[in-house]
Amino acid sequence: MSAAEEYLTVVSRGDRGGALEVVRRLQAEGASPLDVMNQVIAPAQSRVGELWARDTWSVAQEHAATAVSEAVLGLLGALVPPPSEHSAPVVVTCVEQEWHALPALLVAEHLRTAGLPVSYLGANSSAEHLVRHVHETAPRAVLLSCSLGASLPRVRRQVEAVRATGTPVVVGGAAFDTDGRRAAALGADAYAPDGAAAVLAVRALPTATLPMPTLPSATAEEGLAVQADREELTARLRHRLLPTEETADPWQRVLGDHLPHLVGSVAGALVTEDRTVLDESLTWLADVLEHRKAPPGATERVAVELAGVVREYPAAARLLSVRTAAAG
Ligand code: B12
Repeated sequence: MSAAEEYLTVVSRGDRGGALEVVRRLQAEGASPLDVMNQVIAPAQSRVGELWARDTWSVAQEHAATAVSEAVLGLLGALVPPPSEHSAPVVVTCVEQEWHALPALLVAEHLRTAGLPVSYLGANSSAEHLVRHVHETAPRAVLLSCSLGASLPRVRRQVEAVRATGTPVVVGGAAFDTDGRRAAALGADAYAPDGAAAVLAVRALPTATLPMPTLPSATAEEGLAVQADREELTARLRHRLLPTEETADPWQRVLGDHLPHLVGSVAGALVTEDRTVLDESLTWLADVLEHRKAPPGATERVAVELAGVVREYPAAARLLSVRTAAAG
């Protein structure tokens, strides 16, 4: 069994001691903290997602595994010597309402290992608090992590707020495409696909940036309107698709949890003018529902009802009509 597989086995039990034992053994064999992060922790986390999606792991196992990995990362981070560069700090945080803190923590540890001073703020930083922190600490750059396609409209707002202070913004995370098109559409100064690239991106940044131009199109503006109406649209979608909580099947409960994300993905697709944001969300949903014994065609029905719910938003309706036409 490889070290990565062994690590996955122990974290599936939430076994922090076992995880540390695997890590210590690797270090004794010469692995650096970065090797452990890149070759064991990051791949294990990606696997955790697949195992949950396939209904092989429970939500509790997923949470326990992530909690252990966060603890291990904290311990590895404590081994990194203090920053060698005496420059302004780099702020690393997740965009508002993003709870995927582990990817941001990995990036923060990469920057620290490269000798950069880091101010790590964790999950769910509101635009208001982030801007206050920027005024208080005058950072060299703000690095925003975003894992959810549904969070992309909030990235736009936060990039705008931070750039208005003159501070450059780098973005990254699973919500972005690796060509950086979504990042550019949202006004980021740079995009990086991983921690090593983030170090290079920060070093290449200008010392100051300009405020953002206005939104590029009516489609992107509509994305912010859909985002603003998300709760209402989600409630309507829920009403069309799901029975009351007491009578719901397991697949319907999972679908119910996912509805806000689905509506948010429409907003994310519009604000980046990239329809694949929504396609990715629906593809993942189809996989999740299939592994929970949903009836055939369940995801197509979701797309049809979603189209009905957003029909008053012209660009969103076009987005869904392409999708439902392709399905039917
Ligand atoms: C663990 C996990 C969770 C945990 C997070 C706990 C935590 N403390 O982090 C919990 C249970 C909270 C969670 C909840 C949800 N999750 Co989740 N989650 C994951 C999972 C399995 C792992 C994330 C992770 O750690 N990845 C490992 C890291 C190493 O990879 P990474 O994220 O790509 O990060 C690397 C790079 O992208 C880059 N990077 C990351 N951030 C940044 C930032 C900067 C500035 C830079 C330069 C680079 C950079 O560097 C990292 C290291 O190389 C992923 C699946 C996956 N395979 O990643 C889903 C995933 C991110 N989740 C997903 C979803 C949909 C959800 C929920 C909406 C589920 C639901 N229906 O309730 C909620 C939303 C919660 C919220 N509002 O945030 C989707 C997102 C799809 C999308 N693009 O929209 C994913 C991708 C699963 C999927 N569909 O396959 N989740």
